[in-house]
Amino acid sequence: MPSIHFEIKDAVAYITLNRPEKFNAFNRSMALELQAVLDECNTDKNIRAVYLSGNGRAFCAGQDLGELIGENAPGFEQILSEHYNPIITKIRTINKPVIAAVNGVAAGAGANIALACDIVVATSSASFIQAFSKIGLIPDSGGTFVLPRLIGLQKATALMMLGEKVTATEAEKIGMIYKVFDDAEFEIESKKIVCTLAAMPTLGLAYTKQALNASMQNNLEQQLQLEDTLQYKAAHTKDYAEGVAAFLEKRTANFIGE
Ligand code: T3D
Repeated sequence: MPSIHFEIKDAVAYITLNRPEKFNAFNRSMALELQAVLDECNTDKNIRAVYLSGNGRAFCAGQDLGELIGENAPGFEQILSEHYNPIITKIRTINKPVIAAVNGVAAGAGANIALACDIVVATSSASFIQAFSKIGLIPDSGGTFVLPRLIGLQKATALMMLGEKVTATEAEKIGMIYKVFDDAEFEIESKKIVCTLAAMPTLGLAYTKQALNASMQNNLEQQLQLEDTLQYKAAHTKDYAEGVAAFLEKRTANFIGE
């Protein structure tokens, strides 16, 4: 059974982490398969938005701790440089919106992979745990970069040091995630968001992501310059022409992602 399930439907790529008996914890094979499908999402023009979720009760429990013992265990250096670091870089640089649909617990690298996505939604029974401190590790997978920027240094430090579980409701309240939906509504509502994104001006969204990524390091002057450059590009897309025409003609726009 592949440890990643991948399906393209109506311009959306659905990626499902598929090791439910291990709470979708990452072994090497799953990490490499995820990277391969993320690459496909980036290059396939038929894909206009990405939906990342987990099979079963969990979203992802991070590194498969069972894989770390034994003769052929991958080393720490290999795990970060060949597994998690490329995954985070691919999610952040993929030229389409990536939604994390957190269907259950997200722990360790699983939590930080979710938080690296462009929009994070969660089912009401889901939770987030920076589990690293409990086994003597430091938070990785971009967590120390992203989490303080989402919720502030103080809360991020406490959650990362204490390794406390944060419910989906609390995560929404403190700005860690975009929205929480009741369990019964979660699948429909989260898929509505990704389908909406897939029908929007894809290049405009890609430039938006590029600008937001750069805002993490740029000063105001640099950011204004970048907005200028990217707005120029957006204004030369077919979707911009369609968006303006549709507005003036009082009709629904038909964006094609070009
Ligand atoms: O070199 C490096 O390692 C660097 C890279 C680090 C990246 C990381 O992600 S480090 C952090 C690794 N993850 C964890 O420490 C989380 C460990 N898991 C948990 O704390 C808990 O399982 C959860 C909070 C995620 C869920 O708790 P609960 O009570 O709902 O479920 P459970 O009973 O603990 O787990 C359910 C099953 O999933 C269970 O299997 P079993 O007993 O039914 O056969 C459990 O062993 C398995 N499972 C959960 N997490 C992992 C796992 N199996 C392997 N690895 C896991 N991480």
